[in-house]
Amino acid sequence: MKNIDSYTHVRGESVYLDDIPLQAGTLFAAVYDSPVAHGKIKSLDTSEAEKAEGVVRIFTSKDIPGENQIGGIIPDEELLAGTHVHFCGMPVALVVAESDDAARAAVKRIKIEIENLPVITNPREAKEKGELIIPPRTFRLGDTDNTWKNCEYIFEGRTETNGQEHLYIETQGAYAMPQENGAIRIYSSTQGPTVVQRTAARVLNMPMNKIEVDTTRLGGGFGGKEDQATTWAVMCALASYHVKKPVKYCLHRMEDMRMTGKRHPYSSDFKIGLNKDLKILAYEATFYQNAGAAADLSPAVMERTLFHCTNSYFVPNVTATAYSCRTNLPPNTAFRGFGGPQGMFVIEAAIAKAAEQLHIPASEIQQKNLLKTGDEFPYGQIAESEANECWSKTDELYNIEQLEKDVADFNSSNKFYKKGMALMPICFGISFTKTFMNQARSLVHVYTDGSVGISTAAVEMGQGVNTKLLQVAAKIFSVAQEKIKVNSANTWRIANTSPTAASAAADLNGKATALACETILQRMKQVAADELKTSTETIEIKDEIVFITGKKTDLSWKKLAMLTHMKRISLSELAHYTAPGIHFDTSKEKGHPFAYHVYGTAVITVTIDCLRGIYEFDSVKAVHDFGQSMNTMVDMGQCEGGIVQGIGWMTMEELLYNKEGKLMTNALSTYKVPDIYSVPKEIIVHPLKTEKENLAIFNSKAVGEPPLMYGIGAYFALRNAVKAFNSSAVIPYDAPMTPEKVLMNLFSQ
Ligand code: MTE
Ligand code: LUZ
Ligand code: MOS
Repeated sequence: MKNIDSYTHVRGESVYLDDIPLQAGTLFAAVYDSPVAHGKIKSLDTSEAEKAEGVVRIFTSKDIPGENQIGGIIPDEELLAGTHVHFCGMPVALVVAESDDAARAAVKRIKIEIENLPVITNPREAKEKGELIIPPRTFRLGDTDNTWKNCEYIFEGRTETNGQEHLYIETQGAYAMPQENGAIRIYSSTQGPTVVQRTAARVLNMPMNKIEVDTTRLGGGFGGKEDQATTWAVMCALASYHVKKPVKYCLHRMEDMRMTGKRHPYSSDFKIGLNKDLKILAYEATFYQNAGAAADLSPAVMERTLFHCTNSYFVPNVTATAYSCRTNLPPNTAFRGFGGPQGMFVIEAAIAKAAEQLHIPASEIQQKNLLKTGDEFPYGQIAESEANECWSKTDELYNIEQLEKDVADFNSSNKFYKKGMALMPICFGISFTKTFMNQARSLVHVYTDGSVGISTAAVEMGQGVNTKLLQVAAKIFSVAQEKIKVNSANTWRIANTSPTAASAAADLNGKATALACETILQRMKQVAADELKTSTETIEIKDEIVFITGKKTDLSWKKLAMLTHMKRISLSELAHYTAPGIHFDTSKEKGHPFAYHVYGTAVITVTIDCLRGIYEFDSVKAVHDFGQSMNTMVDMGQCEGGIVQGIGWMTMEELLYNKEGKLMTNALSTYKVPDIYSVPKEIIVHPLKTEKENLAIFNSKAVGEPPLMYGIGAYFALRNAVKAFNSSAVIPYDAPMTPEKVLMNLFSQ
C-alpha cells in the first residue's frame, strides 16, 4: 500500500502549518534573540521598535502571566530571558506586527546592553567546572577493574562526535487563535501536542483543558520538534492571549538554525580489553555530553547513550559513565537515535583502534563479539538477538570476503583513488526509556455509512505512521482503505499523550487502534449474529461483507454499521494501550526497558580521490530486521532516509561554534548536508526473514531511527580508505570525516 499522503504531496495539496488559511486579523510574530552566549542583561530598549510601522506590541518576560518556564524534564529554561542570557539565540523579546516583514524589521531596531560573562562551549571544560545538568550515571555489568589483568590486548582512546542540524524541510512554526471563554487553539508543527499544551498552560497560568493543540502533519521533525516546537507555539499563544487576535510565527531558516538546539555533540574516552581470541572481555567508556544551556531532553538522551554503549555486542564486563554538561550553546535535543548513535560510535572506534593496532580487519572483532540470544545487556535485559542472523545473511548475500578482496585489488592497482569499506552492525532498543511514556490511546468511530475515523496522538512527519494506522483499521475491519480517514493529532480528542518519538508511534498508537477496532468489531459481529440468527463465532467480515462459516450473506458492512446504531449499540471506542513487561529501576540501573530490539548489519564502501580529498560512497548494502514489515515501501523509505541522514552526520555536516558561542555554520551555504549527488550510488536493504513473535504492531518492527546508525559505518569506511593511501596517518576518532579532514589525513605524517 502506498503512503496515503503521496497523492496530496505530489500535487502540493498537503496542508502544513504555513498552508492553514489565515483568519482575518491575524498578526505575525518574530523573536529578538540574544546576540551573545552568556551575560547579564543591563538594559533592553524596545522603544524604537515599538514605533516601527505595523508593530502592535512587543512582549518580554514581564508579560508572562504564569511561569516563565518551558523546561520539560528540569525547570531550567525560560521562555523569554529575564535577567540573564545563556546562549546565542536565546529568545529575549517577541515582536507582534501586522505583517511578517514588519515584525522582522522591528526586531532589528531592538537594542540590548549585556554585561558579558564567561562562555563555555566545551563539555569537558563544563564538567571540570562542575556545570552538570544532572548527576552522572553509570551502567555496570560484571567487573571491569578485575578483568584488565586477564586481557591480552588493551587499547584506550578518545573520540569526538559533532552535533547535527535537523534540517526538517518545514521550519518550526505555530499559529494560535483565541476561542470563546478565554480558550486558545494552537496549530503547532510539533511532535508532541501534549508538551505544547502543558507548557502553554503553565506559561499562561491556564488549565490544560482550555488549550487545544492541533497538528495535521510536519514537514519533518527528526526529533527537533519533540520538545523544541513548544517555544514558538507558546510564544504565539502568549501574544494571542494578550492581544486577543490570531498570531502566527513561522521561523526563517536562519532563525531556526540559530535559535534551536541540535543533536548533542559528545566527547568520550574508551578503554577496551580483548583476549587472544579477540573476544572483548572488558569495556569502559566515559561520555561527556554537550547539553547546551538548559536540560531540554538531555538527561533522557544521555540515558540512551548508556543503553546503547555496547551496540550489538556482548561484553561481559562493562563500566559506562555519562556526564550531561551544561555549556552556553542552544539546548541540544532529540535527534533520530536520541544519544544511541553517539554511544555506538565510541565502541566502534574502540574496535577500530584494536583492529588497526592488531593489523586485522575490524570485522573480525565485530563478528566474534555479536550478541546472542540469552546474552545480558549492561542494563540487565536479556537479548533476543538477531545480530548473528543479520551478519551471516549479509555475508551470504554480499560476500564480505569478496568485497574485501575487491577493495584490496582496487587499492593495489590504483594510486590516486583508494577504496575503503566497513561493516556496521546495529542494535536499537524500542520503547521510551521512561517506562510511563509507553502508553497511547486511539479513538475509533465507525459512522453509520460504514466509513471509519481514527484519532490518535501519532504525528505524521513523513515517516508514514498515518498509513500504518490506516492499515491497522483496514485489516481488522476488512474494509477498503478509501473508507478510512486518519485525523489530525488533537489534544481535545486524545489527551495526555507521549510525543511521536522513540520510533514507537506506530507500535503504541497502532496497538491502541487495533484494540479499539477489535472492540467495535466484536460488537458489530454480535449484532450480525443476532440479525442472522447464528452465533458470533460463526460470523466473519471480509471485504465489507458478512460471512457465516465461510458463506456470503446479504448483510454488508455498511448495512451492519447502520443496524448496530439502530440497536443503540456504540460504534465508537477509545482504547488504551500500554507496552507490557517493561520496567527499569534507576537506583540499580537494571531492568527490562525495551519492548524489543531492532538489529541489522550494513556493509559500506567508499572511494576517495586522493588528490582532492573528495569521495563517493559506492554502496550501502544492509540486512535489516524488520520483523515482518507491514509496509515495505514505507519501511524501505525509512531505511534509505536514515542511512543518508546518518552518513551526513558522520561525513559532511559540520557544526561550528566559535569561542564566543556563536554558530558560524548558520546557513545552508556553510552547513553542508547530503544532496542527491552525495547519496551512495547503491543502497540495498534486504529484510531479514523471521517468523518470530514480538511486541511490534502486526510484528512489523519499529523502523524510524535504527537505520540512521548504519551511517556510522561510513566514517570507518573513509578511515580505511585514507589508511590505504597513507598507512602512517594517525587519524583521531573525530567525526564528521569531512572532505577537508580526509585531505589533511591523506597527507599527514
Ligand atoms: N522520517 C521522516 N520522513 N521524517 C521525520 O521527521 N523522524 C524520525 C523517524 N523517521 C522522521 C522520520 C524520528 S526521529 C522518529 S523517532 C520516528 O521517525 C518517529 O516516527 P515513528 O515512531 O512513527 O517511527
Ligand atoms: N524520546 C524520549 C525519545 O523522550 N525518550 C526516548 O527514549 C526516546 N528515544 C528515542 C527518541 N526519542
Ligand atoms: Mo525521534 S529522535 O524519537 O523524534
